[in-house]
Amino acid sequence: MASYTTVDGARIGILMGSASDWPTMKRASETLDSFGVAHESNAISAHRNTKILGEYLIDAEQRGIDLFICAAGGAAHLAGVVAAHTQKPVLGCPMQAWALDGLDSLLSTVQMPKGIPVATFSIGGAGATNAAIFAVQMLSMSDSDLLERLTEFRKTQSESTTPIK
Ligand code: RP5
Repeated sequence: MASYTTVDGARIGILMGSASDWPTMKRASETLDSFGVAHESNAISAHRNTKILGEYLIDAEQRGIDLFICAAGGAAHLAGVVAAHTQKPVLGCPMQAWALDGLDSLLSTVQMPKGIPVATFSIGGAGATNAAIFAVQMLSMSDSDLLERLTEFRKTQSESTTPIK
């Protein structure tokens, strides 16, 4: 029996170290929803669910997932471990965990050894949202419909941001 959730046609896999990361990573999921990008979200710990993580990554690649957004806090190894297992791009979201205000998560995610990159975003909710937007930007390079939606998003954002006089 599968121990993770799959979505037909998903292009992006959101992974979290714990279900406790969901209130933050929900923002990434909602952002992808707003662009109509099919994705799936799962809490699979790099430390506590190593076997399932390996199985999921093989399965996800076979089903056509284009990239992974990975969130973890504390000793945040999930993005790095995923990057070690796949050639797909991995976007890392450091969680604002229980200690050190997330600086531990940021450094654990960003300080990858040469050869296995993780594109790392800011700590917490802004990083989760930006990782999703960045993923949309990547997919829009070969998807003209998505590019149109991205252009509209940027236009609306510019129009709703009042310049300082
Ligand atoms: C990390 O430890 C998770 O990604 C989460 O940010 C943090 C706390 O996890 P729980 O103790 O809530 O499961 O592995």
